[in-house]
Amino acid sequence: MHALTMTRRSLLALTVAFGAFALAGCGGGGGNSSNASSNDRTAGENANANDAGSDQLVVGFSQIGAESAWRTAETKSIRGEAEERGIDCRMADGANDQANQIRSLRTFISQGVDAIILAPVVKTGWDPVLREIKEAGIPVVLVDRGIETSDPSLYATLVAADFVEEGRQAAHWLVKTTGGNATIVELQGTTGSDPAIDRSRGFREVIAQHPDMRIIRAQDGDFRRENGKRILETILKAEQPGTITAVYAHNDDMALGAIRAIEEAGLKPGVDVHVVSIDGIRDAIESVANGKLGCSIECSPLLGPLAFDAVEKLVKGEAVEPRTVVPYQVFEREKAAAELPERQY
Ligand code: GYE
Repeated sequence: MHALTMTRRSLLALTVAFGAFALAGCGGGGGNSSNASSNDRTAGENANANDAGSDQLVVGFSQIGAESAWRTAETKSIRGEAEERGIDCRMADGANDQANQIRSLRTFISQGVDAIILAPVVKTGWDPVLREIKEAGIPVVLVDRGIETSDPSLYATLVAADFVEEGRQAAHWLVKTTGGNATIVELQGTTGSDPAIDRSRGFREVIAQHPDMRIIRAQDGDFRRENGKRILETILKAEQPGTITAVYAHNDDMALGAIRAIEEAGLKPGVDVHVVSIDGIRDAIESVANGKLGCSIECSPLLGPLAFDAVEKLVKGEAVEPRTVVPYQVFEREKAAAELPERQY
């Protein structure tokens, strides 16, 4: 047992005895903390692996959901890395709902986990539960999305990309490709989420400098492929033919959905309508290589190694950098074709 967490564990043993859990191991198959499933752990069973006196590190991972291929790849990376390091990682799938995530964070507290990895669905509203976690002495590693907080000491570190810069890069590509003249639809990510806010900000900052680049519609597609398709279908029907000349999607999934809608409307993506998005998932790299998606700005979901490096330092009482910015790459056609055989997600 880790010395740092020993006292907390014994204090929490009582709480644990009265709780029931619906958490699946990171190495097991999914699970939603808000509704009971066959993956449930109950207090009497194996709620706290370390109660048996093992030295294994126990980490709670509150994941947002499975809305995109990016997120599925992130889940895989975190599960895989935990397994490799022999860490007992308990994942709770929040089904894209902050209330579910908060519930599972409280469950992690009562289980006396050694650390928590949190991918926060939205930016605000975390302070009360983070205060409870801090009082329990559990370090928090934020992955892939940031939060707004009145007290930055409520989490140890944030491992995520620079979303403002991603948005700027998408805009630069679009300006270059359209010669600074386009009528744009913006497919936004989940309202209130860090990437949706900042990808919009960065994009608009650049677009504002080009008077003939106009965003005429902006809609929340929740980072989902089917929403990208549905929203674009509706907009293409509502607008005069030929009006929409560009689509900026906050992630590849929505862009790929939009491309389906563009093709079904009898238009040519990459010719009639230029599409740019963010993530760099395999399907998108393939689409870029085929000339349909114009460009994808990579945002790596392979965050397992960085997240657990931070976790392992924190449980040893070592200092970590407050912020790690995950680097990006820009994939246009030629580079995408070369990348395809190597693509891991
Ligand atoms: O871009 C999107 C996902 O938080 C950076 O969430 C992540 C974003 C990613 O659903 O595809």
